[in-house]
Amino acid sequence: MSLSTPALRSSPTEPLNPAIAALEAGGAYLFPEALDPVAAQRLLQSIRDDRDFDHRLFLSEAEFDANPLYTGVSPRPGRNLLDRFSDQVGFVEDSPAIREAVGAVLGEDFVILNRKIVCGVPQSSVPEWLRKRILGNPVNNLGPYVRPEYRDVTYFYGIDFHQDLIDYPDRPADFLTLYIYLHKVTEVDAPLFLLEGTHRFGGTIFPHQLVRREGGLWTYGDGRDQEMTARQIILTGDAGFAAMWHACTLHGTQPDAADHERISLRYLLARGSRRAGIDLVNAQLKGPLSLEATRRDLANDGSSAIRSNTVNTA
Ligand SMILES: O=C(O)CCC(=O)C(=O)O
Repeated sequence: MSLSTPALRSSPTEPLNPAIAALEAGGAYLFPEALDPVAAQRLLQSIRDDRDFDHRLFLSEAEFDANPLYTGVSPRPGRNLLDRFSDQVGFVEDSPAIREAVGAVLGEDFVILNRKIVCGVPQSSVPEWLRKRILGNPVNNLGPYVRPEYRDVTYFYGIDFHQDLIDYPDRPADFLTLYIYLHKVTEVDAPLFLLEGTHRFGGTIFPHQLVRREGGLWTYGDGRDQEMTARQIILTGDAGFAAMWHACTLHGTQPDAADHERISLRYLLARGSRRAGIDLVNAQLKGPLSLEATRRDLANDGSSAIRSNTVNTA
């Protein structure tokens, strides 16, 4: 396969690669064509064949309380279900559209920092004791409550607006998130909500200063002296839908309101060794490229110290 050369602008009159232009203007690029839906469906079937995405995923309340553990519960090397299906991810990793766009933004020697399966768990699968305990929390990553053998997938019951920089204190925003739906995702399947253009303030601390306005608009403050109005975009799409966003773009999900799980792939892709589109995008930011501390919602043991959630009011 021949890969196109990253279309960095050599003079101000030369058009930008569309992925770079979209990231620069709005902080996200939605791929115009879905990835191979048949391959997406095949991978989805392999994942579903592996386990039941229902209440059996979870510890009992007594089991959880015997040893509450809030950290070290996410997929990691050696415990990552997607790695078991690495022969089925070619429709993403070898897709010419993905390689061209990501190559333009991050350089052709871009690095996969992380790849995993993400599940939006439907309300009917979350045990009642757990729903009561997590109600109103901003980050409902259910890893702490999931049986250890199933912690090779990330399970969400919604997550408030955040930047993916949140997991990388001290690292510059030199990476993107690539997110792929493996089946049709409608408004009730916990679609991603993105706040357009919010990458422009660079890194800001979670939870973010957001006020909901009429008509899908939000006022976003950077906690320094800037404010912007940002439009909410809801990413619904068919199997194979793909989008990527900047590490400072605010996004989140509401709890899955459907009666079945939402299963997606999430990649973190980092800049390669040479100057690339991300450097043009980052040169336009009006805020820091990295933060020493990215969040102030956690207690010392990693549990949530606050109860507030803005994306659920969207
Ligand atoms: O899949 C979800 O529900 C949330 C995913 C997300 O926001 C993330 O992984 O950063």
